[in-house]
Amino acid sequence: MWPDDFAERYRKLGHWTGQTLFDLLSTAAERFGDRDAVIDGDARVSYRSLHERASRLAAGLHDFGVRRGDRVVVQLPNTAAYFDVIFALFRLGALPVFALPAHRGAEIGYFCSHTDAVALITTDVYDGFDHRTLASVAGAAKLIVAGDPGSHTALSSLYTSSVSSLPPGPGPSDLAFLQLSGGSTGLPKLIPRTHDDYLYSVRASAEICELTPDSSYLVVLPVAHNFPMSSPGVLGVFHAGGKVVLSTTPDPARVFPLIERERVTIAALVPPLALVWLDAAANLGAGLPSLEVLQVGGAKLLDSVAARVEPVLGCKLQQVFGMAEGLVNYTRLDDGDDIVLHTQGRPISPDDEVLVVDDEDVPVPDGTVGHLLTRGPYTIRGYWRADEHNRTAFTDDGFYRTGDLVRRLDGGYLVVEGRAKDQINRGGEKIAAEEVEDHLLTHPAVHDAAVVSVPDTYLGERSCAFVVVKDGMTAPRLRDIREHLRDRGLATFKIPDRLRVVDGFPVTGVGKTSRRELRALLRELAASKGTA
Ligand code: OOB
Repeated sequence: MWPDDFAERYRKLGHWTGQTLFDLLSTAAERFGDRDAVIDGDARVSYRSLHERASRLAAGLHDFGVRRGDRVVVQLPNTAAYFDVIFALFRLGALPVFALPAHRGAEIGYFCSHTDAVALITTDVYDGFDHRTLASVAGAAKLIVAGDPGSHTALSSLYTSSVSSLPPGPGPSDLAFLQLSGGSTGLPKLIPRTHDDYLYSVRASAEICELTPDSSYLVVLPVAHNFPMSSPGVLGVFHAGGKVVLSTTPDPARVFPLIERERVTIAALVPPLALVWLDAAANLGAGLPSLEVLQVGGAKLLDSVAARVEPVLGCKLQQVFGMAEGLVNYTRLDDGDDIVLHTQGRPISPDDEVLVVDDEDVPVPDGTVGHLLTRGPYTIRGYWRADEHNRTAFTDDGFYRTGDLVRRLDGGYLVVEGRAKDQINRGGEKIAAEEVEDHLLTHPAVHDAAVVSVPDTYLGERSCAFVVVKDGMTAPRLRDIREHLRDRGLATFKIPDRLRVVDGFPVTGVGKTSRRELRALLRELAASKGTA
């Protein structure tokens, strides 16, 4: 975690206030009592009720055996139960490990074993997948199911009638949860965030985004992702006393009427969804009158798309460039078009330290593209239980190497120009090349594999697997590869969109597979064929 002198400074500056995430809910319940906190379909949950439900569930989870410091993998869709669960765990000081609904056996099994999780809290069936089947990969973690539990424990059975048995909660500098990193190497890294550090980013974000008790915030992205969780996200809304409106689909046909019904004022999207909404609204010939701010982040927004937001939807655009490791940048609501349409914003905090450096870690002048390094009051100093990886992912003086290539402009605004990390950003969903390659290598016909991004007009990027086939084996088809990876329990978004069989890979000066050259090869092929 942070060295003592930094921690002391962040406290002195008033960034770390000594509260926990459960305190955020307790305070909100006191201040906003009967006001709506969460809207899930026809169900409306008040602040008071959310506080009471979370407390009763905390007591029940404690009776079930969940203790302070324990890890609990949480995989829930955008439903009200999610909030009962996370606040119950925050109350106990047990750490949620935030999985996405799209994760399958490979990821969930790894999260459970890597964190020695005591429980996996998931749903029954969602998006055609029976999550109860994940019991087979959960190891020692006991399955708790929201919905029909089958042979497992029903989440609904764990709400006690009294909360008198609750032990003392965690301290503000304790870990609050483990968030997932987009990653670039083998297995997903876990990001340890403390109550103090996360709450600072939440409060500051709520202020930057000008949230008030009248804010109505729509969640269509997976609620456990850092963007809808805290930028300013659901937690920012709870801090401000507004209401969170949940949707399990981003489809305009379902969401536009919900926006109207709940007078949604702010929503967060990834660029491909922004495009879908813009086209739908343009077709309808109507904007979204209640919507004041559309936040777009998670992947680079094209200038041409950015320019359509205000004319078509009739609301302000806010670009958000953040990372679960910490640093979040926003364009401000009073910034001019030059900034809002062409930059990815500036950091939350005056105490976010940002360096833009060349390959030798030497700072480059403003306006020049370089690697973004950062350190600050809500940026982690290391991944969870990953000492070796941390030696290269952070500088000796604690700066996180984001892997992003940026240009810094006057006023500290950043423009994202590319990426140096081996990651594919598939419409905001991050794919670590090496993780998929490791799975590809288990295919009987695959001798070697490399996964790279291909430009895509809708998603920004898709993934392409290059494989070298073993001597004497028949080259697999894309369909075989996809089936193989699905059978291994890999989340669908990580399964390659394209396949190219090659004789060998270009290598870098040090003899590593050059993904850069493979990407260039794809561009050449696309240029010669008019398609990628
Ligand atoms: C958000 O968090 P993660 O952890 O899923 O991904 C972080 C990475 C960044 O390092 C960058 O490569 C990319 O996603 N990214 C963007 C971007 N926002 C994120 N690239 C270009 N333009 C943007 N606006 O994605 C995240 C976390 C909090 C708030 C918003 C996004």
